[in-house]
Amino acid sequence: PLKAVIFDLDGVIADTAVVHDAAWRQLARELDLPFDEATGERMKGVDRLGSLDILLERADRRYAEHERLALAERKNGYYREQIERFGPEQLLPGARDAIAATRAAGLKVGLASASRNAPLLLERMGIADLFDHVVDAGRIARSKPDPEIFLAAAHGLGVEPHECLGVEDAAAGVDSILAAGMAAVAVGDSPALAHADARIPNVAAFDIKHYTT
Ligand code: G16
Ligand code: MG
Repeated sequence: PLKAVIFDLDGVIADTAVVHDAAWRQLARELDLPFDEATGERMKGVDRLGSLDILLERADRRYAEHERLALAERKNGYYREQIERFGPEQLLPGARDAIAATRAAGLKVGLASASRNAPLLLERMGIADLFDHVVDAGRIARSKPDPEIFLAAAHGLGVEPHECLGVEDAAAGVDSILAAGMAAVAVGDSPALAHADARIPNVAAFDIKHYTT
């Protein structure tokens, strides 16, 4: 039986992708590097340094480790400037209700976000208290699509992976859920999400009764 639902943050609960995008675009401009829609799409669910490496693929020189760390930090500064202003109005429609209904159904709720800013975002949006466990992204060694982050969420919730349902908007995230041995609900209409067990257009369409009966 299903015991827990583990949500992704960016693209499922909050529309932070556009904010990440804008921060990376600013850095790209400063470095005189191209940044198109496909670049932003590939960064979804990928951790900060992994995302930077995607940006630097088109650089004509190599960046030393200390330079990469400084660039990632600079991008995070641009990102933080924006999310400091976040409030409940930045929640995607239906996100709070989906999480609350999951709790009301007697299930545990976890968060598996690659973002080190996730705890701050949950606080700002006023939903931190709805989560039984939030994975510390700083302790995750292998980025999605590796199953590590969803397995850590199950462990933190005290449930087995096969008792969990994962909710993701990114292809790398769906891969991570399935590799963890969980059922995957994909959010969005991208063809890259076709391998999920179920698909919904957005989190407002998430109906916990659908998966518990
Ligand atoms: C999110 C975003 C990624 C971002 C990553 C790390 O993942 O989708 O684009 O690079 O977090 O964020 P930060 O730089 O804040 O640590 P998720 O897992 O919530 O979709
Ligand atoms: Mg996401």
